[in-house]
Formats: sequence, structure tokens, C-alpha cells
Amino acid sequence: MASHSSKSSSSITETVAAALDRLQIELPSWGFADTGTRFGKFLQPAASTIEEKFADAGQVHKFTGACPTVALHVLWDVPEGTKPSDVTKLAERHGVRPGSISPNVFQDQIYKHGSLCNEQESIRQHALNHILDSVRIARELGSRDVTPWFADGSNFPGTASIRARKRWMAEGLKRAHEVLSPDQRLLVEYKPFEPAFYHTDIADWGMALVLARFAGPQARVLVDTGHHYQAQNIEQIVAWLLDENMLGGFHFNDRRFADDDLTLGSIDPYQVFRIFAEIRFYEWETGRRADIAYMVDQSHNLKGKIEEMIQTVMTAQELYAKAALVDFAALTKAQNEQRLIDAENIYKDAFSTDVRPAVREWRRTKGLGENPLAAFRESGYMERITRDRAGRAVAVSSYA
Ligand code: RM4
Ligand code: MN
Ligand code: MN
Repeated sequence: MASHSSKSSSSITETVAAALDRLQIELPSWGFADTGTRFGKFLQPAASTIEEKFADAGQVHKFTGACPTVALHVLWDVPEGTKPSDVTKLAERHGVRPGSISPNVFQDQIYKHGSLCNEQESIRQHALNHILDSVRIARELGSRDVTPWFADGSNFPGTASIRARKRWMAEGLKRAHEVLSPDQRLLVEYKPFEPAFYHTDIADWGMALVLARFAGPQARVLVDTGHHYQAQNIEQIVAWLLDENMLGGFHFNDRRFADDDLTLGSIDPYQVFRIFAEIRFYEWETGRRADIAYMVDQSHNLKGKIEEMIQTVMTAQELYAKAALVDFAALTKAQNEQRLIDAENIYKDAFSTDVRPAVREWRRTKGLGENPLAAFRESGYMERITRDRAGRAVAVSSYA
């Protein structure tokens, strides 16, 4: 039986290099800002302006070579009056580009009872206008994906019409889709609970799928790995969305409970591997490249922010490299012949392979340091921003 375990180390190096050449991971601007839990924030020399966010994200890209774009939140990063060309120039100065654009329809006081699903027509319209503005801003920034996330929902049974709200959400997303340019996409994110605890208007991937289909052909589903209940089989959702050609992208993070936004692969690296393996299997079988935006949605107040992002990217690269080693021809054969142990072991063999030498080799060929974390630590950047950012008044009232 041909499996990767029979592969020579040179063919592992080649397979891993080809895989890593294709893996680009978008960083969230808010991952570099001081954020916290609902109980408080522990501050560090984090980024407080969009320029500092680009600068810090630029460091992650510089040392990993895998993160050329930065996801932006309109309200936090591109407030009214900002010239998109200025944002693009700032990003360029730090070696990155603006990436996906998130509208913010959850922070303003008027959204207490929801945004696109609000009972009040005027508030629905206000939210829609902001989303339409966000699509325009994205276009002007050269960003492809618009990624709304909705806090909409209710806290108590009987207090909201679930069906009316579903239709309002569907209409709103359709209107947003109408203003997309042909190369833009609308990615619909779901989350089972929080801040609403009785019902959330887009609670799971099925609802997001229905809404994305209704919105139009350029809408897809966004899977935030933390936005599921315990024990949910996320790779099955990924496989279904791939098969329906409806998987638009990921917000990567790990979780113990839900939406914990812990470091990718810190709790369950095998799950991340299984997600990547489903994607590779789909690509192997169809000969098509899955058009997926890989984004990180994490923000830490305990670990150093830049180091944590570098750690995340290194973990993603290793797990993606392992998934690239799955021998799908052998796997398919084992599945067809119902050799369960052999099939499962093909996964396990790939997962157990130490890909770090191959990843280091890939970095060498790209002119990168073998160990991005060590290279960043040696660069003196942290010491510099710690000095530069010390003592300034921190009056961050928003989340990021
Ligand atoms: C949500 C969701 C969104 C993110 C906000 C800040 O839980 O994950 O993607 O933009 O948090
Ligand atoms: Mn998210
Ligand atoms: Mn989240």
C-alpha cells in the first residue's frame, strides 16, 4: 500500500513546499489591539492606531512570509472621513495590504435590539446603509471580501418574531449583494450564541447557507472555528460546504467552550488537521482549487500579540503541511474496500509526521529565518514599540 510513510524525506520536502507556497493567512487588525474579556483588559504595548496595526501585522508577514493581508473592521479602522487611498498607502509602507472588510453593526446604541433584524425599519435601514458603505470602502481599498457578523438575536422566549427577523436578514443581505462588484464576495458568518442567549438570527451554518444562497451568487459561508457547540463535527460542515461550492472562508482560532478565540491548534490540533484534510481531499478529487479565504480571528490579552500571531501562523503551516501528506489515492482505496483501520491510519500517519524540517527548508528557500518566532524576538521590534508606546494614555473604550 502506498502511503506517505513510504515517501522519502525529499518527496515530503517537495510536497510540503508546494502546499506552503499556496497557503496565505490573513491577520485581523483587532488581533493587535488591546482587547480583553467582558471583565477587563490587561494592557500591553499593543497597537492603538491603524498604522500601528499594519506595522505589527507587517512584522508577522516579514518573518513568516505568509500573511500579506490584514482584515479591517470599518468602525475601528476606517472611521468616517478616512481616505481609502491613505489606508492603502499606510499598509504598503508596512509591507501588507488591506484584506477583508467587516462592517460593524453591533456596537452602536441603536443596535440594542438588533441591526438588520431590528423591529424598527429605520434601524434596519441604518444598518443596511453602513453595510453598503462597507462594500464601497472594500472596493476602494481593493478588498475582495466583505465579512459581516451580526450580534442580532434575542434573550427571552417570545420577545421577537424569529420568522420576521429571518426575512429582514435575508432582504438586507440581498441588498448588500446587489452592490457588490463582480469580483467581490459577501461572506456570511454564523455563531450559535453571545451576545444573544435565547436565539441568534444566524446561529449555524445551515442558516448562513440559506441566507447566502438567497443573497446571490457571490455570497458564501464563513466558518469561524470557534462558533460551534461542543463536539460539533466542523470538518463535516466544511466538507458539505465544499461540496455545495459555498465555503467562502475561515476565521481561525481554537476553543475549549465557544468563541474563546484561543490560539489555533492550542487545544485540538487534530481538528485543524482534519479540516485541512477535507479541503485537500476535495481539491485532490475534483482537480479544482478551493477558493477559500483563510483568516485568523483571535485576540489575546495574555500572550504577546505579535508573538501569538506568529505562533498561530507557524501552527497553521505545520498542520496544513501534515494534511498535504495524506495519500488520498490510498485513502480512497481503503475507504472503498472498507479497510477502516488502514483508512484511519493514513490520517494518523500524516498527522504524526514531523514536518518541521520540511517547513524549515521551505523557509530557507524563501529567504526567511528558519524560526520566525526567534527571528522576531531577535529583531528588537518588541523593545522598540515597548519604548515608543510606553506611557501614552490608553483610553480604548471599544473592543479594539
Ligand atoms: C465575533 C465574530 C466576528 C468578529 C467579532 C469581533 O465573535 O467572530 O468575526 O469580527 O467577534
Ligand atoms: Mn469571527
Ligand atoms: Mn467570534
